[in-house]
Amino acid sequence: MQSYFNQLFSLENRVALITGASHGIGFGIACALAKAGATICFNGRSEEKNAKAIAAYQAEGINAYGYVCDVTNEEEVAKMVADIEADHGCVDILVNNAGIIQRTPMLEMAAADFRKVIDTDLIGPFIVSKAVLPGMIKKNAGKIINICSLMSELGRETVAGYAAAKGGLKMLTRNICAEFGEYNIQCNGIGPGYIATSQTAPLREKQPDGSPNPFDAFIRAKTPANRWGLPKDLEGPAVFLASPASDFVNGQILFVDGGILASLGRTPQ
Ligand code: NAP
Ligand code: GCO
Repeated sequence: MQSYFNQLFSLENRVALITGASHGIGFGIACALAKAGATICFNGRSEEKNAKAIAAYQAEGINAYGYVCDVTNEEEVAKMVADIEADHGCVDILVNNAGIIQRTPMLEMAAADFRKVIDTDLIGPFIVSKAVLPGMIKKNAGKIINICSLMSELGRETVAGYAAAKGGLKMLTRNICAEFGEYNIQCNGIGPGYIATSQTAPLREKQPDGSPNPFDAFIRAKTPANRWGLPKDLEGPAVFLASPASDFVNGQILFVDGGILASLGRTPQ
């Protein structure tokens, strides 16, 4: 019986591209896909960062292949995907993970800054998905996983660009499902809750006087699990959505948020 489920969740002989996976959530997801058998390709924005990441992957016993590429640059993306196809074969699994956030009150946010977040968090996944889809269509199989957010569903002050991008990414996920499902391509999203990475470090850092960051207590109260998530909390959901176990799951956003979206939050004591 175990071998049946090993097969169902196996990624053996599959090539995975995880964007922005030199650290953080992308690194955690890439490690999980590797442990399920996938060949791991990732991109970063510099050889130096890629070299550090490759060493970190090796420390996990994983041979990962790094490519220098800015996901907002169509030429760089086309070259990266062509290089991956030449080195390893067509991309079977794409995780659109690369992303930025800018926390600025909307009235103080320049349109150029809003545009930069949309460029990276929404247009980047569009560009990279477009680059890998032809190979998936040819193979009549493929998995695309877009890393969405609670902000695909909720807003909050200072993250207008990010919420707009992640809301759009939810709908891009559904559109790829609708347009390519007939080629046995499944496109789903993962919506992480508040995860302890460098992106959320400013929300957890102690205040100048050494007192806890009020946002830290706010999130713990909003999260039924009463803790911040960790990249490892995303490992199982990512392997599930990348594997044959999810071949009839398409256009869904799987929230991995410790229950935030389901709860009004604990009343203050
Ligand atoms: P992170 O630590 O800031 O990592 C983001 C990664 O994306 C970095 O490797 C970064 O590369 C890369 N990147 C940024 N812009 C890029 C570009 N134009 N081209 C290529 N790579 C680029 O963030 P994280 O917390 O791991 O988040 C990863 C993803 O999860 C993001 O999409 C984020 O929106 C999403 N997410 C995060 C949380 C959370 O609570 N942390 C929750 C929900 C969703 P550099 O190292 O070169 O900057
Ligand atoms: C913020 C956080 C969130 C998380 C995540 C939640 O400033 O509110 O950065 O946006 O990163 O997206 O799912």
